[in-house]
Amino acid sequence: MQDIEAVRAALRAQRIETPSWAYGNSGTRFKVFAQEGVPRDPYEKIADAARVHALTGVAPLVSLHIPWDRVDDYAHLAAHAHDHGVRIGAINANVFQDDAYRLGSVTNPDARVRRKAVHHLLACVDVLDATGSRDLKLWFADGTNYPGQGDIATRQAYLAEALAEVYARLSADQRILLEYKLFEPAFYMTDVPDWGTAYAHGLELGPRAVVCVDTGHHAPGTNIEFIVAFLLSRGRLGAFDFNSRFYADDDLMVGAADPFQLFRIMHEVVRGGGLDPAAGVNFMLDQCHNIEPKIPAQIRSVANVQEATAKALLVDAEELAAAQQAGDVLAANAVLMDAYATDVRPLLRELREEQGLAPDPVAAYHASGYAERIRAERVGGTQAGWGA
Ligand code: LRH
Ligand code: MN
Repeated sequence: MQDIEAVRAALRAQRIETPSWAYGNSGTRFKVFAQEGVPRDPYEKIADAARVHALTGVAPLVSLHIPWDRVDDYAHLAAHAHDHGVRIGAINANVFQDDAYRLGSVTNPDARVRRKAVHHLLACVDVLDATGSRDLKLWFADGTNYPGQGDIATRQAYLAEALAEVYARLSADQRILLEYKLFEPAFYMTDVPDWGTAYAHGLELGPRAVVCVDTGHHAPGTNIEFIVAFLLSRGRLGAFDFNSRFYADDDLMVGAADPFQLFRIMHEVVRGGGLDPAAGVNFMLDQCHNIEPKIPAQIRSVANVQEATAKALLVDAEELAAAQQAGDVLAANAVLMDAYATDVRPLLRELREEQGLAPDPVAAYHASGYAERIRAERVGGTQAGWGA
């Protein structure tokens, strides 16, 4: 049986990073539904993220996306975050929304466009310096839609060149999180389509170029926990972009579509020592709340990660190893299924109460009047969104 005190300590020490863009309006190519009370600037986004942390106790970090969160003074924004009890986390570069990037950013056949893209990536490192953040997250929409449109090897060489220039600019405590995605917006070939490509580029760059696993970026049926176990074993699992999906990159609440998959992923994280801060894994959410209220959806998502983590921490590692060693297939599977079948909600409610938090953070949010307050206060101005 697992040492319950160790389980509770690990849950108390869990840290989840919420994305600034989840608090703004988002949607699909069909429609972006605006919601009342949505933030109008990064300051209000951070205030909402701070509410999630105040109610869950485990979400003290907020990712920014540039230029969606562009401000004149990033140090001032970092101080604002500090005043609200949170910190600015990963900085996301954006080289996927400028007209110049129609045929790619760092892989564009036009050297002037590649320069423009690298210039933005380097400017995002300046933001890291100003906010004191460690992680520069790089996701490239770069790819092609038709066979023959682009030369794959040449584009990979351009990508490697750009990454090397950015890597050389990093200071000793800064990292590149290279995120891969199978498809969309490119529909024939994506230049960083899978974990192997991200991993290989990272190996070529150096130890501080690690992989970001977005749980919505794989082909259906992909065993994501295998990727997690492999990257962890090689010290190259840098971060998660947690969300869930039924079909493609749906960016739904993590654990909503497939809680068993999230549990299997967290089991490999626990097994591989990934919960230890020294392992350097950044647990981030990357979601879009197109129709549901955003702050309670973020709170629910944080709780879903906590529940999957608690179940994973309850896996009897010794019993599992013994059954695996004995080749007892059913016994080994049963160890995992027993942990998964455990209702960990009472444990999490207890932990929250011990930390002076409400046992049910979603209910506490609704009772707090915060939603009504921001609806009343945030009138006028332009609501934040993806600016697409
Ligand atoms: C791309 C992605 C990436 C972000 C964006 C908001 O699909 O997952 O992590 O830049 O979503
Ligand atoms: Mn992502």
